[in-house]
Amino acid sequence: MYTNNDMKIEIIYIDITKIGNKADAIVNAANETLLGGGGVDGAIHRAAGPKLLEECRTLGGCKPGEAKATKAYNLNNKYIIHTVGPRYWSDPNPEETLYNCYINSLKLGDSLGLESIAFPSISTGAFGYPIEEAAEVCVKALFTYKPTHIKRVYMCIYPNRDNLEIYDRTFKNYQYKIINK
Ligand code: AR6
Repeated sequence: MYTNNDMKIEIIYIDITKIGNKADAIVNAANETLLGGGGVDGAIHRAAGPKLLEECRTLGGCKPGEAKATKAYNLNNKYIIHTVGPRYWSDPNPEETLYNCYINSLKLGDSLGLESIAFPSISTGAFGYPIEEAAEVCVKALFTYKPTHIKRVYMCIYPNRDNLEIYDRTFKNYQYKIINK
């Protein structure tokens, strides 16, 4: 468990669609169309059901780094926050885009009055972001953010256990550096 301001951050090994109502919102690592895909996006659409796609069709897509919310339908959360990560090899500034994904998702969660939010490891599957670098960007974003309502963040790392260890080590090192600054 890690702490930033009033926000407690937990890194857990879980399929994000299984986290249930302890997360008010789950974040989807989507693409610009917001019309579904593979990986975590596919899993979320399967679990939420076809009404999710219907609502997504009304949103007009989403730019990399931005975030949009929908209802969660068959899932036991209040909302799904869809964000679009950078494609590591073609985004002009993948670090900034990935950072914005985390910050804009948190801002949107706060504006909806949410207390808890669950993230997957954005961009580290189909979009090819190296896991160590992605974990560094993630920890910077989560430790910089000043929440208004959010009290808990879950980083749902799945299905690769090595990735869990990498996130955990990165967060530990970052917190250690802050404390000993
Ligand atoms: N729960 C948590 N994490 C998961 C799950 C799950 N159920 N399934 C996969 N992961 P990816 P991206 C991990 O490819 O790189 C889609 O087609 C996975 O192991 O889902 O942002 C979209 O439509 C990896 O570490 O997202 C886009 O086109 C991480 O989630 C594109 O992929 C992200 O992998 C987005 O690519």
